[in-house]
Amino acid sequence: MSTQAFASSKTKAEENANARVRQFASDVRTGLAKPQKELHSKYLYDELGSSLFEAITHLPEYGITRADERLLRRHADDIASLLPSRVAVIELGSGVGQKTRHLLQAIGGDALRYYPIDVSADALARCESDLSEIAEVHPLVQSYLDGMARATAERQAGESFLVMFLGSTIGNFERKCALEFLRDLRGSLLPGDMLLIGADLVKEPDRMLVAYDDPTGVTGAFNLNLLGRINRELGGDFQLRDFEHQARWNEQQRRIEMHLRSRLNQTAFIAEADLTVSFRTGETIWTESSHKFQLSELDGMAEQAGFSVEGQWIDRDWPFAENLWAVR
Ligand code: AVJ
Repeated sequence: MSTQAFASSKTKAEENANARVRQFASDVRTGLAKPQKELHSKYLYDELGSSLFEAITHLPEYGITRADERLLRRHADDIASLLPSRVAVIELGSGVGQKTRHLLQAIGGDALRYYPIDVSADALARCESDLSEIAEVHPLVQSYLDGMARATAERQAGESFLVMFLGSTIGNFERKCALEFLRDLRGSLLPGDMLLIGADLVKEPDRMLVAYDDPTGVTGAFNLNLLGRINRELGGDFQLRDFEHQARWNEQQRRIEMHLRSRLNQTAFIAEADLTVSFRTGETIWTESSHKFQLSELDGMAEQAGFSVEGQWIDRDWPFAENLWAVR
């Protein structure tokens, strides 16, 4: 490669990084200008945020990840038997890909291609080293839909895709947006392709609340890190100790909401967003929603997004549903 080509490709990467910072700054400006201040939950996942989420999955109070993994372990052969004979696997938000191991093993074959998509390069590096004995791992550090486009471009003749969307990440979308997202996903697939999607079910409010407000404080750290990230990446001066983590059960919307509550009247400045923002005591920034599902609504979602239901497995200890849908 010539020096010039190298120089220009480096500039490209820098441009991309700049564009991401500008997008983040603009989203922060918009979100903090709303009457109910809000920040998009995707920004919780920088490298530190992804590590803190990984720690959350080990908390005794947070049953989602273990329920998901139990279902995939117990029913791996059953699920694999319902898949097309020639299949490549794509996973949206794989993290380290630990839950996926069982199913990849059950699918088997000698050249099984696995495309984990995640925003965390560290998580994907671990994913690749952990799973490379079971599958040919092609990590994609990208957004879900960009990653989907990259992976599906490599479809081979006569091959189908299994897309995995585990852990109830679908619950982060407002219900209307979830449906739109599933339709977009459907649009990037072909008949015969399948979707394995995990959904956390409505359960007793106390059980849901403590899962998002653990006494160890890990979820609080995960939430507060969003302000830390704004300080680091956008030159903010948030005093993290002057905010506290809060989890709420919104009964009407059937979702857990995470907020950051201001402990006092205060002002923060965010240099890259050229923004000064004031908080009253008790005022909150809404940082995440985790919608919880009723069994009856899941099949309707499949139907409305253009899928047919091929299988469903439910965990008894932590009500959670694994759903296998096929593209119609
Ligand atoms: C990874 C989006 C499924 O909503 O339960 C965990 C993220 N937030 N604790 C969830 C999360 C607070 C998690 N998802």
